[in-house]
Amino acid sequence: MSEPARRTLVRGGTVVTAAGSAVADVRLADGTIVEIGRLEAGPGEEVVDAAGCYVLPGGVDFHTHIDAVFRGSIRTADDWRTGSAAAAAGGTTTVVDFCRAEDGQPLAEAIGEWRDRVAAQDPWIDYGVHAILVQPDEERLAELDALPGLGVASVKLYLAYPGRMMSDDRALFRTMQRAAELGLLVLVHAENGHAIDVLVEEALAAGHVEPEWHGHTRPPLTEAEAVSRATVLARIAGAELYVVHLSSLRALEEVRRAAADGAGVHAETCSHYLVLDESMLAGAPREEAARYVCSPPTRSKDDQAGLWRALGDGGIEVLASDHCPFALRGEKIVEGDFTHIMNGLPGVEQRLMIGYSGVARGAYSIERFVDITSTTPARLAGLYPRKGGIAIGSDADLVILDPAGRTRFSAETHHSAVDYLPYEGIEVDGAIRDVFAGGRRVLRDGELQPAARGGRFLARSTIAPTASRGRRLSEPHPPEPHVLEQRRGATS
Ligand code: DUC
Ligand code: ZN
Ligand code: ZN
Repeated sequence: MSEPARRTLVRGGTVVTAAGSAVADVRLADGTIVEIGRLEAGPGEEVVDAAGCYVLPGGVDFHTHIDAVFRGSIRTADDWRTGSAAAAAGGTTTVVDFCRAEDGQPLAEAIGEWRDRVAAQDPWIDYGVHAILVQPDEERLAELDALPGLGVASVKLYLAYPGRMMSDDRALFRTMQRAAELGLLVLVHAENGHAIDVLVEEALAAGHVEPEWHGHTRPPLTEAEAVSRATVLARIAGAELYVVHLSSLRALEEVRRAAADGAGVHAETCSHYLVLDESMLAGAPREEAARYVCSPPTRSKDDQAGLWRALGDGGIEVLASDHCPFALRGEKIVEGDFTHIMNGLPGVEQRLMIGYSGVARGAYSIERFVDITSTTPARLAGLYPRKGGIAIGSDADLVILDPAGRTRFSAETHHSAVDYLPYEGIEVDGAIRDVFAGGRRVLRDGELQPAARGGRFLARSTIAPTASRGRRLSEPHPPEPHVLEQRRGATS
């Protein structure tokens, strides 16, 4: 006998999508959204009162490093148990993380092992994966053919970290050519690794060992140059490019120029660049400054203001976390010169509320907030409309956000395993009250519900190989009819 449908009615909230907002009820059954409108509760149905709250599509974080290894053996602080709990508590119901094959290991095997390892940790939320490529040769590039069939729709290359992660221009360009044929999105960490290495050598030779020199040796032009180069090569190859963790106005100019020229280029910034700036590295004691070391580094207040503006005007399309936490009393490596400090910050739990603070500061509308934190990353991930919207047939991934609440970020209360928080003590308006992931109420009145775990691997769709070049990929969203119908009903 089949089980009775698991049904929940989320009643009376302001349902927000990238296309519009309206007061509506949303019915969830067996993991999907089945009805939107003015709805009556059925017998025995769980009713969740969302009056006075926003009902948002679950957050989609397109850039996390959960349970990841850097520099050969240094593991990030969160495994999938804690990292996905942090995501869920912060309203993110989908993450796209990274898999890197060992040298000589077949890509398909690495992805299989990655999936097994993640599934064994029983994540709270759904997850997909990007494939990291390091200086791929023709043999490795031939393996890309298998990625779409494995549900992997993107590859990432580093233009920084020579000798460790960096790919040269030939490898980058050849990858772009193959990616264009296969419909894979090409992600780049855009910093000029060789120039940075020289600047680092010079700084160390001059005795500059303090953490602030991490920032001084990675000036915005090293980012802008790499962004410019990647956009030009992507245009020649006809590839769709996604610049991860864009941090500076100078690099943003290159994205805007390329987009205006018709390049298929998309830019992401990350929560930390919106809240932290270079002054936190300058002159602070080593243990204090090390908390803020990430690559690219945090920038000036002007850069920060420019990033907020660009999220509003569309110059930047995605807000991700680049969640990459290292324990301050451990893997972050505070001792020695600045080159030893591990690059990366936590943020998967704070990303949504930092993004929401942009609504209050007038940087963008609530719809745009949904767009940059959920809808556009879902589209670029090849997961829309299953993820990233509130429509009949979409996964029942919802966030109930109480605008009258207040959130204080602190390592004492967060769900990540990392032992500090670069946002410690920052307060923002609004609070995430409830989160549904695949219809499971993973957060109830601010409390995680362990019995509701149950994330699944997401097989992602590729970009149509020839038809989707350019910004079309995330341009104006078709209205989501059910919500708009309700809005018409409300005003008539
Ligand atoms: N780049 C990332 O995307 N994450 C962490 C470290 C880095 O350099
Ligand atoms: Zn990076
Ligand atoms: Zn990253």
